[in-house]
Amino acid sequence: MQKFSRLAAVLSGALLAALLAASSANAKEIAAFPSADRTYVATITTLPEGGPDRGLVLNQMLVLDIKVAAKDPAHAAPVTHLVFDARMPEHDHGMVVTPRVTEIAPGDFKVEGVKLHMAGNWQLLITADAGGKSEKFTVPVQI
Ligand SMILES: [Cu+2]
Repeated sequence: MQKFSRLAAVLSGALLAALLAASSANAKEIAAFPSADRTYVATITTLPEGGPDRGLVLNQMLVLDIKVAAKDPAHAAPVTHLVFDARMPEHDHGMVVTPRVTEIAPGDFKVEGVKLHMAGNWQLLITADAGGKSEKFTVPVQI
């Protein structure tokens, strides 16, 4: 819980309050975060099947749910593909595992096999293809 609070504090400036309301009872929300051009929003939660439901936990296999939606539904192109990666920018390295991404509903993706193996600052890197464009998300997290 302490880690989650610290994470929430780090991200609070970027949170989109309107999008934080709905999340499943068994999931822990990390962030709702805008894409680089701010036209899409990714909402990231950790799922309990990834282990204890404590948000991001150091050096443990995690399962994330990533929902990507257009900020303006009137101009929404469906998200057809999602790629997930995570890096430590200060150390110039990524994960030691390769996560698996599965689409579980339109715009809703499960990412299994995520492991943040080192304490410090990470970036969750998400690329979501929608309407012939790649929407890029860079989500800073501290673990
Ligand atoms: Cu590192």
